[in-house]
Amino acid sequence: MKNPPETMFESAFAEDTYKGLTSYPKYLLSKYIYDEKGDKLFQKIMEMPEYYLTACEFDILRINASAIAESFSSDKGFDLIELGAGDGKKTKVLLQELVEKGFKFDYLPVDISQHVLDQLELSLKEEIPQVNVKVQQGTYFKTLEKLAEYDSRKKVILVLGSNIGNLLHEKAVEFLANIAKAMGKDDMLFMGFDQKKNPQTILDAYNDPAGITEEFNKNLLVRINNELEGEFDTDKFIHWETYNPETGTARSFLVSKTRQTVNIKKLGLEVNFDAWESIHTEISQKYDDSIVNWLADEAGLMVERSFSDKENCFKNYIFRRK
Ligand code: AVJ
Repeated sequence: MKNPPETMFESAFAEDTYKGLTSYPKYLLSKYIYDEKGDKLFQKIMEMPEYYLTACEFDILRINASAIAESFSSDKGFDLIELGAGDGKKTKVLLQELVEKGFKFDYLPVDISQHVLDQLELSLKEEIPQVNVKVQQGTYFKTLEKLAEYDSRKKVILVLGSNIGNLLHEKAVEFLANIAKAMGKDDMLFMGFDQKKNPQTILDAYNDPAGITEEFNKNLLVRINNELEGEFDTDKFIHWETYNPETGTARSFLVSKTRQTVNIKKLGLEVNFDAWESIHTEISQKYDDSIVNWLADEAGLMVERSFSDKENCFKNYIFRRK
């Protein structure tokens, strides 16, 4: 039974949650997984042996650090802008190399979480003090508008971790096109894309036996409980992962084990679930060269070069404006 609140929603989270849980089929947006607990769970995921993405990309950056650093360099120096910087573990490999080569650059990590940025700034001061850091708090989209203002010298935009994989192709093109708009002809985009591979490897990465990914996925329900006075019993849902090798799309669901009604007080909403009804929560798109080339082309970009591991598990592409 729906009971739309008379007042406006108190937040975008409230509004999006209301929309998602009153739609058919039901969905929630994966970006809301990342509160403080969600950030921590994702850190744990990145350390799991099953979550191959982090180790693969780390190796690519480590092995190709010199060539990648060379491709960034410019006579007048450059601004290195990282979207979704996180803990910067992988970026530090590149920063170290750039410092060793004596290149002149500023590092501008962008993240939605100020806490994450403070940590990153502090750890860089200790580990690579030569780096000139200017942190930027904000969402991708807000910061992209500001990006174009950095036009006095070359810009290198960094997006690691296959973060783009959470977007459906249409949204991914929009995201890339927004970056392209902020790029001059000498600017570069360096971006990670997880690759299509053995479907079992992908399923295992998103369905670990220790249940960390399950907890990560269920954090959406916990957050609704905490922030919207929801009454979800997370034990009454299972975490379910699918991978379609034809489209390259991994999808996460929460599936209700029983017929149940869940009250979300702050939304004035009672959500009815049939037994085995699903909530779609996340997509993690997998790519190959032809998909990446197509996305780039649609967005006004072109692939200049790519770096990969032996098994083509993961790839980092350099894009320029067409
Ligand atoms: C942060 C979007 C790259 O989709 O692989 C990890 C998030 N979800 N395990 C991904 C995630 C489940 C991750 N990204």
